[in-house]
Amino acid sequence: MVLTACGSDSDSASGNDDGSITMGFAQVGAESGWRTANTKSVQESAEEAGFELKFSDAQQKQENQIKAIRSYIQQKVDVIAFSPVVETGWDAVLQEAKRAKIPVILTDRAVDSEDTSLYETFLGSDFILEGEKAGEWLVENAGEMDVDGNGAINVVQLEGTTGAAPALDRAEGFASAIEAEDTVEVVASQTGDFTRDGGKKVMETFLGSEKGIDVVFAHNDDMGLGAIEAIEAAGLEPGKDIKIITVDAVKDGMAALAEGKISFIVECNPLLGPQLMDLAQKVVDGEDVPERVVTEETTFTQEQAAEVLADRQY
Ligand code: GYE
Repeated sequence: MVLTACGSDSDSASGNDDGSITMGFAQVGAESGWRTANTKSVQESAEEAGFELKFSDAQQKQENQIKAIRSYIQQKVDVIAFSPVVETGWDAVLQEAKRAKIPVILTDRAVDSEDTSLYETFLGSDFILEGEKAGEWLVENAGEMDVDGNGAINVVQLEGTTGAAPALDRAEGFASAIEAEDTVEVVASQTGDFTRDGGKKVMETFLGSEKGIDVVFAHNDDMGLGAIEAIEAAGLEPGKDIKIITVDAVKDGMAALAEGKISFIVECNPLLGPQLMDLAQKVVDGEDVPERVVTEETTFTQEQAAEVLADRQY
């Protein structure tokens, strides 16, 4: 088999001596159950594909991710994949990769660069659709979600990391789905940085500052689980006194859903490893890849969570 990187670029990296591919992967961090499952998927799939994986954890800091990408460029890896912590500020480092003729694959999160030639493809979920699914379910179940029965559904939103694609897009999708529904209103919205602790702290603040909260919309399970702790500490019952809707469907979230503490979860699939290795192989071989690869996802009610919980892998 002959490996050629980006078609005819003879001076670009094209695999190790043994023909295997070296991938540099700049991960966001280890902020959530989703991220842990995603990291495991990437590491296991790289091994299965016979890739050499250079992996870094940026601890949710863009500067660390940029440093990692620069070091991958210096090491002349065959392909760089990364999950950009925020959408903005990537053009310079992506141009450096392009100049070094190292292809880049966006995994999980998008960048807002206008020059789409800076990356080969973007593999990940449709976060706007996820927000819409959450909002649509809320509207369809408005009767049950109006816990104080006063005809007004007050929603507090726990946002993901400020400036991150999933935080921006889930908020946008949710807002558009509830827009036409006069009874549903987001009364407060703040970032909990996609962490359990962040969700708990913001929820404590909301419980002190907001009256008549009916629903929490958390941009991920971990923040929803943090909110459960805050709600219980305030002597209230999550799932009864305050309803919770989240995104991800990791095992801990699904357990809370089956238990009745969460009311609805929109799935976001973290198992991107196999598709990523596939795309990387094609890109390094100079084959065409679609510019966008969207992962397929579903949603879970409490009953559905109870059915699948035992088999949930992550
Ligand atoms: O929903 C959240 C994680 O980017 C889709 O990041 C990912 C999000 C996921 O921290 O739990």
